[in-house]
Amino acid sequence: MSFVNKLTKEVNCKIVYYGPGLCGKTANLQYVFAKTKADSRGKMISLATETERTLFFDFLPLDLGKIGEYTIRFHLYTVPGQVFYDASRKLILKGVDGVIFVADSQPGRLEANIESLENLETNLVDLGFDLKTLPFVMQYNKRDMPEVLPVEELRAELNPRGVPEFEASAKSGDGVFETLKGLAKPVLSYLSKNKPM
Ligand SMILES: Nc1nc2c(ncn2[C@@H]2O[C@H](COP(=O)(O)OP(=O)(O)OP(=O)(O)O)[C@@H](O)[C@H]2O)c(=O)[nH]1
Ligand SMILES: [Mg+2]
Repeated sequence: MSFVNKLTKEVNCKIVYYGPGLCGKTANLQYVFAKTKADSRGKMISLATETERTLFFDFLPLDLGKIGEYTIRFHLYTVPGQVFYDASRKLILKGVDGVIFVADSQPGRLEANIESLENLETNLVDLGFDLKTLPFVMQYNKRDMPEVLPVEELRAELNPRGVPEFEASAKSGDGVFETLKGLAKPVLSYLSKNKPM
């Protein structure tokens, strides 16, 4: 994606929330949507098939920076997390400019997190991307749950490279904008390096 609209002086960029089933991807998106002024956001769109839903919306954040005279319009997408929706996940990753991996902090979901992260890497490689060069941040979600793994353990399992990481409780909104801003930074520098206008 990341197409440039010379008329509105906007760069469009596609952010995908990835992660296992029920980790809180949709909750992240809903929180951002709810907290964004109606006049700077588009419609929340739900692409529904019989069995699954993809949610997305775009918005123009006022405080996430510019590339020259251009502002960035973010298009946020969630993928369906359950294992068998792989074809949809791959489709949604096409043209991605940045990925937020939402990990579920509960001990019983560690395997699912690892599997989903491997699935992300595989799908990106198939599409010609490399997770090591793509803007990418990690969110440890559901920190409010009674039983969660220590962040050190999650880091060791899911983030050995040490990409920017954020704790969150997407249901109440804690950490949601911090995560998104954490991704906006590398996205901005990636776009200004790779997409000269
Ligand atoms: N306690 C708590 N619950 C959360 C949090 N984030 C999400 N949930 C709940 O977890 C459930 C699943 O959240 P979703 O946002 O629908 O998960 P998802 O990742 O979109 O799931 P799929 O679309 O199936 O892949 C919902 O009941 C949410 O309210 C959180 O940080 N804390
Ligand atoms: Mg969802």
